Amino acid sequence: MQASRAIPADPDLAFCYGILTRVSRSFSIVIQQLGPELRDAVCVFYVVLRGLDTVEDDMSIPIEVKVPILKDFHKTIYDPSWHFSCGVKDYKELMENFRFVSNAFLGLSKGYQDVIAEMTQRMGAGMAKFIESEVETVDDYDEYCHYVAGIVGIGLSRLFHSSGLEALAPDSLSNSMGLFLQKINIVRDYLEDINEIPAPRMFWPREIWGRYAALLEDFKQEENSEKAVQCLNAMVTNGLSHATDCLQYLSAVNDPSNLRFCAIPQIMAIASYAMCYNNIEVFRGVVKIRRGLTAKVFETRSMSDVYEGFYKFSSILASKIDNKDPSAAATQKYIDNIQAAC
Ligand code: PS7
Ligand code: MN
Ligand code: MN
Ligand code: MN
Ligand code: MN
Ligand code: MN
Repeated sequence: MQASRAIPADPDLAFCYGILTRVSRSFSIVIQQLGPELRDAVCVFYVVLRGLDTVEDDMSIPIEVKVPILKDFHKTIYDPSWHFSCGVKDYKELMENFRFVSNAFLGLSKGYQDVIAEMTQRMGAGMAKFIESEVETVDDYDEYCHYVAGIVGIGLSRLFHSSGLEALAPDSLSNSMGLFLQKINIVRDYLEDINEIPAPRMFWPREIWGRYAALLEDFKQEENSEKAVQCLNAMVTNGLSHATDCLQYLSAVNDPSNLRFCAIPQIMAIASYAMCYNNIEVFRGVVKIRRGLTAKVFETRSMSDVYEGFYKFSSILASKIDNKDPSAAATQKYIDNIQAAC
C-alpha cells in the first residue's frame, strides 16, 4: 500500500483530503495515488458528491426542504457563504465546514469546475426525483443507480479526458462502472438501509423482491431465510450483468495510476459480490471483506492483475452456486462471460 502524501499547503484542499480520509479509506488511498493533474479535481469531486449524498441520506430533513437543496446544490457549490447543517459525525463536520469545499472547487480550472457542476446538477435532480417515488421496476433501479453512481463514472471519464491523459470513454461503459459498484453497495446495505431511523430506505426493486416475499422487510425474519437468499442471489446476478462492461472500460485506460484508481474499487466490488452471494449474513449484519484480502487487492497495478482478480472472485462466486437456486443458470452465464473476457 502506498504511503499517504503530505497534507496540502492550501487549507481548503487540506480540509477536503482530511474529510475524504475519514469517510472513505479506500477512495482516499486510490485518489491520493493519482497524478498531480487529476488528484485535486477528483478529491473535490468526491467531497462535493459526499455532501450531496449527506443531504439525500438525512431522513430527518423534511422533503420540501430537502428537494430544493438537492436540485440547487450545483449552484450553491460556487458560494462559500452557503452551508446547510445535516448528517452526523464526519458528515456533519463536512456540512458545517462546506465553505472549504466551495473554495477548493473555485480553485480548480474552469474545465474541471464545469464537469463537476454538471454532474452535481444531474445527480441532485435524480436524487430529488427518487425522494418522491420508489424503486419499483428493474428499470427504476437502473435509473436510480445511474443518478447516484453512473453519473460519477461519466464525470470521472470527462475529467480524465480533460486532463489530456485518456481518450473519452463511451458513457454507457462509464455508467456500468458506477452501477457495478452501486448495486453491491445496495445489496450489502440491505439491513442498514431498512433499519434507518427515522424512516427506512429501500432501493431493492419490487420487480425482483416481489417474487420472493410480500414485503421487503420479511427477509429479516429467520423463517424466510430460504426466500431471502434466493432474492439476494437474484440481486447479485443483476449486478453481475455489468461486469464485462467494466472489464472493457478498464482495458482502455491508458495511465497506470488512473488504472489503479478505476480498477481497485471494481475488484473490491467483485470480491463483495462473491462474499455476499448466497450469504444469509447480509440479512443479519454487516458482511465485510477481510483486511488481508483488501491489502492484496490494493496491490493491483496492471490489466493482467485485473483479469486475475476478476477470474479469481468469479470462480469463488461460481463455487457457491446451488443448482436449485432459481437464478442459478443466469448467474452461471454471467460468470462464464466474465471468465471468457479474462
Ligand atoms: C472509475 C469510471 C468522485 C471518486 C466511483 C461520494 C460510492 C455515495 O456509501 O447507499 O452507503 O452512504 O447513499 C467509475 C467518487 C462511483 C458518490 C456512490 C466509478 C464519488 C461511486 C456519491 C464510479 C463517490 C459510486 C449513494 C453518491 O449510495 O452510499 C469510474 C469519486 C464511482 C460519491 C458510489 C454512492 C452513492 C454515493 P453509502 P449510498
Ligand atoms: Mn484555496
Ligand atoms: Mn450514503
Ligand atoms: Mn445516498
Ligand atoms: Mn448504501
Ligand atoms: Mn453504507
